Amino acid sequence: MDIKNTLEQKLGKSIADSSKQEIYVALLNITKDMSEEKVQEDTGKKVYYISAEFLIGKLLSNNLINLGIYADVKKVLADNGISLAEIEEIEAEPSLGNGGLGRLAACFLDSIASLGLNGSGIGLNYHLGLFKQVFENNKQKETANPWIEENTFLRKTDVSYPVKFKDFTVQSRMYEIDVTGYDNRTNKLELFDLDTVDDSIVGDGIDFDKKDIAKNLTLFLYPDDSDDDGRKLRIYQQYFMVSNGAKLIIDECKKKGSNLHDLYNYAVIQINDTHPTMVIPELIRLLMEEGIDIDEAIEIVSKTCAYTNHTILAEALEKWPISFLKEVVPQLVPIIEVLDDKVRRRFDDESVVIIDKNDTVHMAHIDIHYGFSVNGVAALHTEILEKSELNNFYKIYPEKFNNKTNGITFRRWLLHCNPELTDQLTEWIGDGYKKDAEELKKLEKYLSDKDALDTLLKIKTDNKADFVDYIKRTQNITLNPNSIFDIQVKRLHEYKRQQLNALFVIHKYLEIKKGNIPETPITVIFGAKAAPAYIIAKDIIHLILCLQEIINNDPEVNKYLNVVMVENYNVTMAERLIPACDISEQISLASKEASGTGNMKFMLNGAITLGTEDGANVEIHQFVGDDNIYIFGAESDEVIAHYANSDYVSRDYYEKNPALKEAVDFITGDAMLKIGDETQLNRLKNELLNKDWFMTFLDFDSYVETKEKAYADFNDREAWAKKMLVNISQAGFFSSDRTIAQYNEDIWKL
Ligand code: 26Q
Repeated sequence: MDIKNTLEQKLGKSIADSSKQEIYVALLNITKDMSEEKVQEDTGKKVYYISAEFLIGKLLSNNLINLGIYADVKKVLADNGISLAEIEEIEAEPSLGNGGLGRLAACFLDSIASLGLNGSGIGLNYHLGLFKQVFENNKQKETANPWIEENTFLRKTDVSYPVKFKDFTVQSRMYEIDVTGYDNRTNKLELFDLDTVDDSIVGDGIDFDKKDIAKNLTLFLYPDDSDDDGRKLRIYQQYFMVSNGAKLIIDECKKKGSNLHDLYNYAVIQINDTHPTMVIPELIRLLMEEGIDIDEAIEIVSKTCAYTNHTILAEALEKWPISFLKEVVPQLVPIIEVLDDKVRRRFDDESVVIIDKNDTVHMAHIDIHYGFSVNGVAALHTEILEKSELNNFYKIYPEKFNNKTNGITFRRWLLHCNPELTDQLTEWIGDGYKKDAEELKKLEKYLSDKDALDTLLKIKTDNKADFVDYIKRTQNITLNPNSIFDIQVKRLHEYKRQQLNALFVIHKYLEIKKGNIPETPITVIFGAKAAPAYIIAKDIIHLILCLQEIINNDPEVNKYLNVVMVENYNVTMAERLIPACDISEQISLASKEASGTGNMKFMLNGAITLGTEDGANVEIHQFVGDDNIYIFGAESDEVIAHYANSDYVSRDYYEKNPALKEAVDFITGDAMLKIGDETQLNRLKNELLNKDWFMTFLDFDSYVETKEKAYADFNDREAWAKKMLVNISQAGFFSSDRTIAQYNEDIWKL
């Protein structure tokens, strides 16, 4: 294909005479045309990945890569003095997810298509997605983040269904986005919406009138918070999503010849956490409308649905008062009652019921009883589900439980975000690894090759320089490219323990003040959004931003230590940061992080993990070995025992550990109070001293010691480069192509 010709034909003029905006639109339309050609007929069994979140990120470059024209487009533009990176910046990032769960769904869609499997994503078309974060007075402020523009990858379809709520009915509209695989078929992401939604009801910030569902249903994605306000709106959203999804599935299966009694031969529904759980009673209801009796309908649906659990945090497991469901979707209530009744007849165990004695509906319990598969997202996570969190269910249904360790798409998280490394890897081992990630193991033969190790270091240096330019240009932040880039980017949550990293920063600052100068300067980088109603999370952001101000302005220290919290951390920012990282912070309290996927992205790009034995870190550790990862802290058994015995007292650690005490006291010391918010800082300190539910203090000493070891090791550049190469060479297992192949082999059987 002659790219120049195609592009100029679309433009209707020469590239030289076109604006960047025009080029962007033309490229968008070219990829749309090419993707469309790769749509295949819907035959046989199909997987429906239903999820409240699809954190897809920008699509243009991803599509150019998967369509195999990225290099040509880049060259043609370069010939005209235009960088593709500038064109990429024109695209708005769809922010249709909170974090890990949503990004996983996006990686999975890429892999499903890239493996040539028939599958669709089903979700919601949030007009404003997740809020945009801005910093004011060292605090997070939320603002609206419109992403739907005149020229977008979103295509309006004529698919539309009536969706009935208690007091009114709405008429849906399906939009779709092409998901074109790497050198493979095009699948679809189907996003449901309402024509009546009115973006203009959102005022300053992100507040809006919660009452008028027809106007607000798909305005925003709900942040994972403990905010009661708007919980009902979330039920409206969830039912709207699953009712549309169920109707689409039934229509498509009928078209393929299903008589609905055999639905499970035509469709398998993967339920992404409990957010889409109502698809189970809704499908049962719809099958009954088609004349199937309830017992058979339940059987059919149970053979069609599979559930993935993404969390063991009790507070994140969705439970709805039955009164809410009665107010929003009364048609599901009698069905849920039957589902509960069947459970109660079979099992004399209150812990596995669907509607508990407080009239609360446990969504996960519906999935486990009425789905055929239950999977965790990393080996340790699945083990904890089986042995403790869901043990009562595991005893009933051991055959349903299975592990599917998460993965990431290497197209976005290597080929796209790190072209220099990609080209070098290809030079070393050929490009077979792009389709078979296990081939990265071939890199092992370069482990003793000094030139190769130097090259790897140079690529990292170049990526750091690129990031330094980017962050200067976009956020006016100045970084030292010769410092160690120590990075923690992920949602803000106490269990992820950004506060532990912040305490280290304080400790290091005080050490430097005492004259203990680090051999190599250090830049600690954070990126994180906090749910708007999550008070302590916002206090932690405030702490970090105040530290940034104090440390970066202290002439005694800022040559050796800098702290930066990037604003509005999102997929695009991740694509910039990850290739530039030296040390990847994965420091959750052991047993709390189900898997993590950022850990995999950093590893693949040659960062060394500093982490606890949690989630997929455990598997990363096994792959790279003790010498190529920095593991610290209590292990999950110890942590679980502390919870069981209620014997963790954070204040004891504070009293006995002068370095820790000094760091904690700094939070409310003079320097901080001079610039910070006293209420917030006091609240945070008190939380740590009196509660510290996620045991920050427990791991402080071992964190400091291990991190210092990593910083020291960094100075032996060749040894460090070797660790980098081991990490890259062992990353193959963490390709989402492997994960999806396993889902298909064990669960979907397409
Ligand atoms: C629940 C109720 C009401 C409103 C919001 C929510 C809600 C929203 C989002 C609850 C949870 C989430 C997101 C969870 C999530 O991202 N989990 C992450 O999933 C990743 C993919 O499996 C894992 O790698 C992470 O370890 C896990 O934290």
